[in-house]
Amino acid sequence: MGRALALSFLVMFLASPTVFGVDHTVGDSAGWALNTDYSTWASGKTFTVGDNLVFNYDSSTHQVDQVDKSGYDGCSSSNIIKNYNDGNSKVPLTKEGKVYFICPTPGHCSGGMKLEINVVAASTTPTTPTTPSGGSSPPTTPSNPSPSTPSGSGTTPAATPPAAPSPKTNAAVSVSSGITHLVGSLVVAAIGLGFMG
Ligand SMILES: [Cu+2]
Repeated sequence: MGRALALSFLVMFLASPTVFGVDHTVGDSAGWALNTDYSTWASGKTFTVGDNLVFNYDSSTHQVDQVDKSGYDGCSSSNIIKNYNDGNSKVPLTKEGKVYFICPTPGHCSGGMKLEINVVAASTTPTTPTTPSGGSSPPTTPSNPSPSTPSGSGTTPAATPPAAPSPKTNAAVSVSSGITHLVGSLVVAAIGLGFMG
């Protein structure tokens, strides 16, 4: 189950090169409203598969109907593809080709609230600033014998030397790490204990 989910996610990831698409706010600051020329707004912009259109509008006045070309030309929602009416609608551009939107409020489409865009396939143009890791880096560091015990802790070094076979090397490490005089004394005492035992 989890394996299949991961595999499907991987397929989705590979199938859509532009994972992080661009959000195009329709009409920019004017939003989705009357008195805005959306053909002018769309001209010069590149809409790529994976991008989103963001419609900002007063939902009590306007809505967004995605329609076909005939609906766009005739300002008709009779062949509506999808309706958006929440006032802040993000429309993902999932495939190449023309996409058409109109406002279904009477008079608004004919008054200019209609948008036609052409969506192009995601090209080889790099849009992501960071390249993912190639996975060729060394995964593990070899020969790391003691991952759990930090070497320079210096909290209670006197607890371990009685059982350790060679207290001299332990003391050398502790002194070189710059521990305090008190702890150093404890280590010296531990060395003595080690010699006595
Ligand atoms: Cu409208």
